[in-house]
Amino acid sequence: MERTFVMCKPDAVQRQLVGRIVARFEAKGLKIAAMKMLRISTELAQRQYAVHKGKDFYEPLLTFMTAGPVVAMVLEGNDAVRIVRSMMGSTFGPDAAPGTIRGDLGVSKRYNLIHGSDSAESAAHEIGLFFNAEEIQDYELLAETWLYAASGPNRI
Ligand code: 3AN
Repeated sequence: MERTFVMCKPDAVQRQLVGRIVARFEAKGLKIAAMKMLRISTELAQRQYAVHKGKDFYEPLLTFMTAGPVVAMVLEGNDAVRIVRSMMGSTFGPDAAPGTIRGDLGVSKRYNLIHGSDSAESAAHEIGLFFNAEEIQDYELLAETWLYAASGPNRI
């Protein structure tokens, strides 16, 4: 099963959309393996967004991400990285397709509600930035029998 890192950003918390966003992932069939609320330090934001250092939106992005608490989580499922990315929609609300989280819930070109890892490699990196191994739960989801047509490594 693939794991991905997902975060409800400060605007999602302030707009009280966390429950609705998480509910979409649960309804899709992704398993919550870890979840916590935290206030991101500037150092952590710098590490998370190191690839954007030097870009014009880098400083405003750090300010945004540290402006209030966030809800970080690890979601698990076959193809979890790709599924979460497609459910998020394109980077900003005005461009994101209806039916996606950003398309349905946001209008801003800066506040975009959610972060999701863009590859299995960044997922592993970001999960490591935000969670200790003990904070991630390894458990059987009872619904799994009916989420996938086969179990074990052959889930389809
Ligand atoms: P996504 O979140 O869709 O993966 P990335 O990875 O390209 O987007 O960018 C990471 C974050 O940087 C975005 N979530 C967004 O908050 C911010 N960002 C990216 N491009 C811009 C931009 N042109 N102006 C302002 N913020 C941006």
